[in-house]
Amino acid sequence: MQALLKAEFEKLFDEEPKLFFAPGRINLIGEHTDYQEGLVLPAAIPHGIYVAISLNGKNHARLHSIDFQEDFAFDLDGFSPKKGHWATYIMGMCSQLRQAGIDLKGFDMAIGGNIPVGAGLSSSAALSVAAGLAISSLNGILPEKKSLARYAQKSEQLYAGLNCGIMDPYASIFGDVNSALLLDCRNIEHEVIPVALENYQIILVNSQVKHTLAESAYNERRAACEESVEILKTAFLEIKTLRDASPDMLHELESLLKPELYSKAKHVIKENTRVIQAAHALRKGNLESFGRLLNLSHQSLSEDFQVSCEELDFLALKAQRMPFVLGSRMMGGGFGGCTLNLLKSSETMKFEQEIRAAYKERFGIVPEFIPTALSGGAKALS
Ligand code: GAF
Repeated sequence: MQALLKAEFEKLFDEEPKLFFAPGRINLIGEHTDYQEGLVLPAAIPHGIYVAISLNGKNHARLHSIDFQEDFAFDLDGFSPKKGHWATYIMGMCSQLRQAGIDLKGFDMAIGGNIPVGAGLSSSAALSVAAGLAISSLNGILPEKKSLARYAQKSEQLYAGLNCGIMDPYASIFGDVNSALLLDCRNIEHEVIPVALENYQIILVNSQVKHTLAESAYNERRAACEESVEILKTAFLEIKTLRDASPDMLHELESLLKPELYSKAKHVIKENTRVIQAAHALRKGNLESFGRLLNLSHQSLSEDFQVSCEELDFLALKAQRMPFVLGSRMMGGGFGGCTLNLLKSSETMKFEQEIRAAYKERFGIVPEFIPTALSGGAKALS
């Protein structure tokens, strides 16, 4: 990809570019907890977005996407984002960097990636992080890593309309080889948790569906959590987010909360505990116990938080019933994308054959299998 990107850039812009890479992410466990100042356990993956860049001496940005075979240009002093368009993420980062006081110079950029788009692997966070890193280093200023993660989060919220948390860009920036990040989304600090998979492997199964309500439902779930917090606060003054609530507190106020608010708050509160238990299991090398927590997380996301869908439930439950699978769950925002599966490396063929046949028979769709690894974070390549 790097050589192709460089060659394409030189053909288009007749300059030698600098290259940058930012990875996508998986999340081992801790779903829909980040925007309630909770705990998450993500990791960067080898798949990601590559960016080639050079200054152009003008006041505009010229972009080329290899994957979409599309050009896009915008004036640095006046641009209007197009929701859903890939260039929006780059405009968003320019806007955030400017607001942070960085005086941006015009640039040319080519973008390419090897990360499936729309599969819930955070291709958009990877694009924002790669672009942010590239643009700021070209302008001679490297923002602090945490600030870069916040700019990417803000850019996604303001420009793409997803009221997301900080997990995805954070994992893309701080990812560590063979490790997951136990990230506390309250103080934005992480502990590196080494993950020794031994004879096991993580395989993502891409359901190949993305239900259209995904974004609005995500924002609704976040709003539901905020509504619960307002109610909980009336009895427990110390509660600022669901991070501060315990199962007992929630139980005490059950009659004040509509059932749909109660079940969603319950998911978030219990998921935070599962993250702590999962990190503990990984530190001890207890993959069986870690796998059981994955299954519980899926059940809670499906039944209590209600962000799964028929396809994801089918894939997770089918995998969970296989004797060589330690755990399986939907991953990310929900309503499509991938399941994360932890299984015996020696059984991957069998796993793929059985899941492929069953999923095809049930939905008429061929799933994509993505074996993955826990990798390093965003970096300059040249
Ligand atoms: C998406 C969001 F971008 C994250 O911030 C996080 O909330 C996740 O869904 C759910 O855990 O990836």
